[in-house]
Amino acid sequence: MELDDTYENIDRTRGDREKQENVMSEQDVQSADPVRGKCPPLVISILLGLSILLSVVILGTAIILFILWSTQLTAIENKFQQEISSIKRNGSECRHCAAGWIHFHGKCYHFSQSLLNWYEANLNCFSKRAYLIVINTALEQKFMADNIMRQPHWIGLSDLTVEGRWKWVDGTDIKATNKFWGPGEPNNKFNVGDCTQTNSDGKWNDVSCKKSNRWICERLSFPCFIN
Ligand SMILES: [Ca+2]
Ligand SMILES: [Ca+2]
Repeated sequence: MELDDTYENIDRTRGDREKQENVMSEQDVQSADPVRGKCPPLVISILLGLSILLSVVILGTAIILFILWSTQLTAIENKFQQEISSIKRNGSECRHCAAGWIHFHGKCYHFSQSLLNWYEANLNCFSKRAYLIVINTALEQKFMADNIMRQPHWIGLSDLTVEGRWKWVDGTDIKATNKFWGPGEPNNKFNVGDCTQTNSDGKWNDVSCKKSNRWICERLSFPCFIN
């Protein structure tokens, strides 16, 4: 009997210890996980507030980006409409070129009033969606010479990559075009004559690309729209 009582006491003691351990581990879990345990209303309110704030910020950013995008789109559209308007029929006169450009045989030409070096002039024409004039025919040469007011102007011909190998800026084969070099030109004077300007009579002359000159841009003309 005494031995049985002893085993019973041991079992009871073990059972009590296991219950105590289970209670302790439950307490540990609750203290480590505030959400599972008691979550104070203040924390919930802060989390909710932060969520709403974040949503407002994201929505606001999206709205601002949309407004910026539509403003930019409207500006592009307006510019396009202005350009279209400028080439539409104006009374009875059909305008192939924008203001400041002269129409000749399906092309538009802009004769600058200011001065730039050849590189800058080349870029200036690119910015106008054009290129430095490429003289394809004797007619175009005459048109150019008639409009330069006896002032030197840059044209789109250079031998910057290989000395003596002249190239048109639009890739036109130099062998396929007439040449209108002035007397004794090109002479690569002072070993710097890599870019071509016109003389006062329109004949070509190779000079330093760093020289400041007027320039001529050329681009395709627009077809006339029928209203
Ligand atoms: Ca041309
Ligand atoms: Ca020269």
